[in-house]
Amino acid sequence: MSELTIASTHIIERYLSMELVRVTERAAVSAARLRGHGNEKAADQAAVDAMRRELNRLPIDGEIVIGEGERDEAPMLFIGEKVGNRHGPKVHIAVDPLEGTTLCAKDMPGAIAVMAMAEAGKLLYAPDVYMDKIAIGPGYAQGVIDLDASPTDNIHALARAKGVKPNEISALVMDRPRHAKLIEEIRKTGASIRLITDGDVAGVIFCTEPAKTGIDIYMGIGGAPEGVLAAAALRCVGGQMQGRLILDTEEKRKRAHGMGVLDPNKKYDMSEMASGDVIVSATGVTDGGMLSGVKFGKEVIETETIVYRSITGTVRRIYGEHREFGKFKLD
Ligand code: VTB
Repeated sequence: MSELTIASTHIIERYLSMELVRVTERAAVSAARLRGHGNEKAADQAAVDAMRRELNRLPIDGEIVIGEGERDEAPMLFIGEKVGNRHGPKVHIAVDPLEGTTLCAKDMPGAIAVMAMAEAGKLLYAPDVYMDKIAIGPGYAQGVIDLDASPTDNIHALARAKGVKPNEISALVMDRPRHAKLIEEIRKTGASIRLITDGDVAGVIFCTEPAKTGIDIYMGIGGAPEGVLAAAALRCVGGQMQGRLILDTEEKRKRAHGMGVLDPNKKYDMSEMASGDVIVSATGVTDGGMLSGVKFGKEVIETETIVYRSITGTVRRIYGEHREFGKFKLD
């Protein structure tokens, strides 16, 4: 790639940050119209429809690499689907139009609409399997934590690095039976645990602002696609994250192999899950620790979005006020 191409790519991507904000805003508003209605599928579909419509308006030659599933099981935003008007940079896209469908259906905290866009080939093609993950925020020496170290060692090392006692460290773990041993071991160190029912993309991102969220470290097993989205966001602010796909059946190993995963036991570092230029945007659907949810007013619909850009490390929080003027309607 020539210098000129690199420079012009960056200019295009810079303004694409704002375009991504529009995409997640619209997905969040559509999902929020079905917030608290007890219908996960309908809310998810609304977010998918809105996100797809907005993505197809963008001046990009885009391909979904992490989406709602494979073509047969996902009618829209499936892996391999082309999006955008094709007149723009070749980009790869990871989407979770409604991360935390249950949270949205029950109007519980933490549902978001989230997506990442990267140069083609820079996002890990993660199959829809589980991933064992560990993450901390920025400001620590490289290698403080390690997925292969024991939870006890990780908590102690992090406490030392932060200059606090282990019982002053807070971990975030998904509340699942599979984490019984992990939870027991973390508690033995004296550290506290915040258990979440869903939404571990936001869970990992919480580590980037411990002073605000109270969370120092994410540990445990969640979805692999969510892992890649979280890694993309974390890369922009310089935290640390490692993940390993859980490929515990022949069928999963084959599927992963077909997507380019040659070593089923590979421990991925954050930058192997998302490298190069990455932009990540997330808009709150329900109120949460990271973002406020969509608010419907008489004339204005309010949204809150956070958008990250890896090349500059910029993080912007954008409060949107959306009005319906003339023919312009927010569906
Ligand atoms: C998580 C979480 C999602 O799935 O990755 C999780 O971020 C993992 O799967 O919001 P299990 O629910 O099977 O534990 C969600 O909870 C739902 O997609």
